[in-house]
Amino acid sequence: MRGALRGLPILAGLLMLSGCDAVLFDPKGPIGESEKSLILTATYLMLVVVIPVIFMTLWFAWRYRDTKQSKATYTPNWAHSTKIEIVVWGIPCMIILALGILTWKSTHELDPRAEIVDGGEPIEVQVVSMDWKWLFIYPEQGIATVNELAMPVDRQVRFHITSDTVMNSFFVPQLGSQIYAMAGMENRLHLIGSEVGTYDGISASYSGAGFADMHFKAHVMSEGDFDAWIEKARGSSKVLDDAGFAALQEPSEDVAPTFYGQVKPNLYEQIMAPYMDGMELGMSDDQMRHMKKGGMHHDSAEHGMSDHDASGHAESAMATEE
Ligand SMILES: [Cu+2]
Repeated sequence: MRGALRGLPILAGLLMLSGCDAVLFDPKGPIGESEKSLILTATYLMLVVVIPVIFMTLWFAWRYRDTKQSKATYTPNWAHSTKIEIVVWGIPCMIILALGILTWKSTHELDPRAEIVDGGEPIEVQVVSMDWKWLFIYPEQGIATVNELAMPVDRQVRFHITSDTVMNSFFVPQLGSQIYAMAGMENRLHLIGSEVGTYDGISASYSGAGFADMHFKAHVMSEGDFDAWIEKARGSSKVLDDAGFAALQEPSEDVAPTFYGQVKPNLYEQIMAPYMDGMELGMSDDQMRHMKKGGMHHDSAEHGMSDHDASGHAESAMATEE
C-alpha cells in the first residue's frame, strides 16, 4: 500500500507538467486577453479566502492540540465573538461584492454581439455547424470553406453562427469567447486575431458520432495573404449551390478542409429558414413552402423560451431581412 501511494506525488507532478498546454492562458487577441485576465482576477480574489483558511486549519490544529505544555487559552464555555463574526461574514461579503461588480462589468464589456472598438471594419463570416463539420461562408467574397477559417490580422470578424443540425458550440480558445450554434437562430460573435498564426478551432458541445473530429484551423494572416487565400478559394471549381449543399448535408466524419469557389447567394438564410416561421422571415407562403424541408418547425412553444434569450429569434429574423 505504501509503495503504491509513493508514486502519487510523481504522478500528480507529471499531470501538471504534461498534457494541457493551457491555451486559454496564451491568448492571441484582445477578447481572449480580457477573458484571461478575468479568469485570473477572479481566481486571486477567491484565493483571498482559500489560502488563509488552509493556513488557519493547520495552525489551529497545531496550537490547540491536547498537550501538557499547551499555552493556548482553554475556554470550554466559549459561545460568541462579535469580532470573529465580523471577519467570517465581512470578508466573504466584500469578495462576493467585488466579484459581482467585476463579473457584471466584464460580461457587458465582452458582449459577443457588440462590435469591438478599434477593431476596424468588420469582415462578415457566416458559420454553420453541420454533421460533423464546420461550414464557413464569406458572403462579401462569395466563397465558402469547410473546416478552414481565415481572417486578416488586427481586423475584427463578425461571425453569424447557426446550426443545420443539433446544437453545437463554436470555439477558437486562443481568440476568445465560445458561443452556441443553434438551428433556426443566429448567434453573433466578434473576434480579433492580433498575431499572425494558426489556431485550433473546436466544437465545444457534444453532437454525436463524428464530434471528436469536428475541428478546424483558424488562420490569422496579413491582409495580402488573406486576399491570396480568397483568390485560392475562388479558384476552386466546387460550387455550393442547392445540390452542393445537399451533398454536404450527408453526415461525414473527419472532413479535410474544402474550398468552394462559388456560393449560392443567401444560402445562409436558406439554411435557417426551415426552422423558422414564414412571417418572421418576411417571405411569402410560397417562398416558405419552397424552402421548408420535411417536418421541422421551430416555435417558442416547442422548446421553452427559458432555454435561451428570446431576442435571439427576433435578431435572426431581422438579420435575414437585411
Ligand atoms: Cu430556439
